[in-house]
Amino acid sequence: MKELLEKIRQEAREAIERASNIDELNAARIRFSGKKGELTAILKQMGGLSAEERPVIGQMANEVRGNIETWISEKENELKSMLSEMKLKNERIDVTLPGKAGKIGKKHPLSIVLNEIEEIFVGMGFDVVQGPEVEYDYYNFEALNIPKDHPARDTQDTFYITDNILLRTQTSSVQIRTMEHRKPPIRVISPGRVYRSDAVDATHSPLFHQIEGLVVDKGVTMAGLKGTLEVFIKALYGEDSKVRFRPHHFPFTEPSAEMDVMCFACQGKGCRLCKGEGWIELLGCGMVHPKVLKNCGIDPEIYSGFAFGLGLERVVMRRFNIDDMRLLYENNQRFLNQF
Ligand code: 2NL
Repeated sequence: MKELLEKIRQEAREAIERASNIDELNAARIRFSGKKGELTAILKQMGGLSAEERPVIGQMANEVRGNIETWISEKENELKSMLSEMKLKNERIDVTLPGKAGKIGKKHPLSIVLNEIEEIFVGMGFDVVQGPEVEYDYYNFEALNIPKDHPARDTQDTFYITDNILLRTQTSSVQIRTMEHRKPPIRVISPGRVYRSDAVDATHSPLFHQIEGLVVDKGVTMAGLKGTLEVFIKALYGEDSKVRFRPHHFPFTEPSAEMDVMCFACQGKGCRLCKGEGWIELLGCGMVHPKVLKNCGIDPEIYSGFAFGLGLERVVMRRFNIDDMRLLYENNQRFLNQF
């Protein structure tokens, strides 16, 4: 049996030495010192030994097991350090490789144009003001000289939340709030989301964006309104652009007007873009109605004001040649990446 143990020791040593990876080492462990291994098989035969032989063989068997375990753990350490060295070699970073640029977001077309418009008005001394989208009927209609039975309410199909709370249909509500808590001179623009109960199609959406402007001071006139809007349009569309004013009617301004810009595609000759008109309607405006000033605690005998309002989507769609408004809200990546 001594020879047998010696043979196992020799074979185990060689097998462990030969092992070139963890799997081979584990196979050797199982073969020699596992529960069903060769060493265990020998120990099971010890019952047949004499009383003198048994302790000698037992001691030797323990020695052999100890040897095998030591070699295995030595080899294991060796293999592990080899593995981690290989890993380090293979995973070394090549700092000379070109970098990969991370994907970054872009400004939405609505934001591009809104930022431009804001900058133009801030450059003329206007503040940008904001207010609630969920609004009282009073700020959206009543204060603007649109009483409960006024036909203007029908033309702006309104989302009502309660009898006197609604989703604002225009950002004039913000201007009313501004006049309530600021003293003239007031020069503000109020961009923001507005809501109207419209069916969705290529040119309508129940949520869209409006920019309104308001100036209140002593001696504010229609000439000031025209001059301000002309400066705005030339900054937005270029020095060569031309505008014209047509009489109109709004309950909150008197007199009221609509402003057109000369079609930039055909220089006023008439084309597909302007539908043969030569001019494109851009905004509504007028002198703030004395009743509206009075509603906000501003004396119309001392002060006067002008106001205007325009839809952001239409400006953006013309600028970027977008023919369907829905594209502006769907956040399709292939659409947005074009800007
Ligand atoms: C449009 C164009 C407009 C105003 C908005 C306004 C605001 C106050 C007082 C008077 Cl606080 N007016 N805003 C004026 C004219 C036109 O928007 O087409 N609206 C229906």
